[in-house]
Amino acid sequence: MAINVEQAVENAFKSHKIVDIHTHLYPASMGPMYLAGPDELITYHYLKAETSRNLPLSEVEGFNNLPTDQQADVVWKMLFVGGTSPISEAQLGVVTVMNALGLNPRADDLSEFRQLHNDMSAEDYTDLVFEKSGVAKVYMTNDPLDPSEGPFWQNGFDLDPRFQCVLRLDSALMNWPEPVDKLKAIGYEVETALNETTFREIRRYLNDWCGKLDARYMAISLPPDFEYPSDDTTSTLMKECVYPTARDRRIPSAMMVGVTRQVNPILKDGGDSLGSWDLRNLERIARDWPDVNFLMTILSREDQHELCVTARKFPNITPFGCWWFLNNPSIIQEITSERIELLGTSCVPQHSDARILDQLLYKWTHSIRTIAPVFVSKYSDLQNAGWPLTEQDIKNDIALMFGGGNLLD
Ligand code: RAT
Ligand code: ZN
Repeated sequence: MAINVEQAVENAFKSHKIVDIHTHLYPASMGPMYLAGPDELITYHYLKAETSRNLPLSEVEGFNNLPTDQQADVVWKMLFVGGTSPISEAQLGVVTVMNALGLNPRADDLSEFRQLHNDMSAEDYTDLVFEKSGVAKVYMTNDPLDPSEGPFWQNGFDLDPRFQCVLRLDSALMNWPEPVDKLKAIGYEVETALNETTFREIRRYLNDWCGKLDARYMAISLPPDFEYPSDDTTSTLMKECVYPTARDRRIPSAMMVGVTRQVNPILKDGGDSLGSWDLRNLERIARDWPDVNFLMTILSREDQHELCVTARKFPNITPFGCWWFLNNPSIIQEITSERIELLGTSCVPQHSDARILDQLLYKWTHSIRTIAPVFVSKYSDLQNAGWPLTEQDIKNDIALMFGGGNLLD
């Protein structure tokens, strides 16, 4: 008997708790790394960039230098009270969050939201957000070389098991030899030259820290001109250190490619942009390293179809998420469709990239609102083609794809 596909997809999403494989979230026990509540939410760099579009250029720097709560007041007035309707994805996100928390999104100021947040402990707020967003686990972005984060790992702290670790490599590998002093300061005898000693010490760093963090995978963000093979320092370090470590430890190497950092530095975190990547580099990487699983997310919309085709050729490539500027409904719909059509269930359709805990309340609602109809269409096609589809089939697929896929968890 034919099942009601729409209902079955809805039920599958409702009953499954999400594993969010790329965020910038940290538990309350990591002190200043933990970001939550209205002031952080409203000063998310996407919203600050949108605010800056409405400010005279001469005022942007002053705005960025204000204390966070005053910045939040400026953003709130500019994007939610005084202007046109808040219909950008980042603005809509705030409306969804406030609605989920039972707040009035047309309030003149943030006082009601601040009150609600201040009245709760960080632990209770975390429980509330995880519960309401249907998220079971989040993967962090961990950098032992970060001056705020490093001391937590050096000194030890209680880690909420809902937060899992990912070793982020940017600050250890990019712009070599800039990282040399930081690596030396925590005991790795790297040299400025990219020689055998340096490679050995970086491999030791990767191994030690993957072990200490029990890292789910290693991740790096790369520019559109990243080439492999190449004499470029980052490419050399990936080849000599990261890929062999991923192979030996049997954890994925995640590459997030296509970011051009700081095209407009005055916007700070909001000043990064993107460019298209030549996927022939990925073909060469996947062919040279058949025993390494590559978790791939690429920033340019232009590259998405090619990524799917490349993943068809190399089973050690798993596309994941609709990253950053792609995390918008029109693009999520397109990317998810082409991934399912070309790769079936062998992808991880989405991650949140949440930086502020509260964002879990909208990023997943919005993504699922877009992704569910894509699944409904595919499962309807399957059923109409004569496949005796069951609700359990759909539940199993969604649990796999939104539980980290085959490679994780
Ligand atoms: O999406 C973002 O918030 C970006 O600023 C970056 O954090 C990006 O996701 C990254 O991981 O580099
Ligand atoms: Zn990110």
